[in-house]
Amino acid sequence: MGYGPDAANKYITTYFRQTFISPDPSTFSNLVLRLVRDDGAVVYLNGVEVFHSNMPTGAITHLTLASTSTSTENAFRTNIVNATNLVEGVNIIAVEVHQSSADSNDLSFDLELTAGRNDTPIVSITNPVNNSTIPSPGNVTITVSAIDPNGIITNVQFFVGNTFLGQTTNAPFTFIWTNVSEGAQVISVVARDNDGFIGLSPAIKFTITAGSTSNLTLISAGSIWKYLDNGTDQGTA
Ligand SMILES: [Ca+2]
Ligand SMILES: [Ca+2]
Ligand SMILES: [Ca+2]
Repeated sequence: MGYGPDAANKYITTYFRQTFISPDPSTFSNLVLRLVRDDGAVVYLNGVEVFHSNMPTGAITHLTLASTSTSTENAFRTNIVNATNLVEGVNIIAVEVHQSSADSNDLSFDLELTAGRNDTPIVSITNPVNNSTIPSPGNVTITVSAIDPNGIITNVQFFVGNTFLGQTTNAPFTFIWTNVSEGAQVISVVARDNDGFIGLSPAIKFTITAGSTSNLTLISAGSIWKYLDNGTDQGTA
């Protein structure tokens, strides 16, 4: 790599760029950018600055010096980048590497960009709600919210503790658990997508209580009454 005609007054800045293809970034949780730079660098993804490493703040020109000299020339510096900076199809990443002085005797650069994929099902139990109480008889309708960021849910399995209760392949992924015994129960569901990836719901705890908690009518309106109508005093009984 050339530094110009004068070893005592080298070019300060060297520019690198790379095009690459990305699939639909809506399936990505974030991007991890790892950068090797001597001495400083600014990284742009599709024209947006995504990493400012060992460079002064403010406007950067081709004559701007890196903030300090770098002795760890091969160390990777990591930055988390929002995946919304990426587009489906062709992307451009551009890097300007700056020296800390016009007579710096070394330059290093490398870059790795990794997308964190968020493609497993996201699943939760929507009924019963956690820590709820259900009077017996214990017939519990378990309803589920299950979505897949990049595909479809193909199967939802229901568990009490580690015991398999049943499964369904059809939305809205409901399961009716009949004759649930009294006491505390802990349930969870596992959703599987069309790629075979699984998502596990948070566990839900509920309690089946004995008997009914509804009101008990002791005397009904319109009941038949005995009566005494001979004028004697019956006191309070
Ligand atoms: Ca160095
Ligand atoms: Ca250098
Ligand atoms: Ca998926």
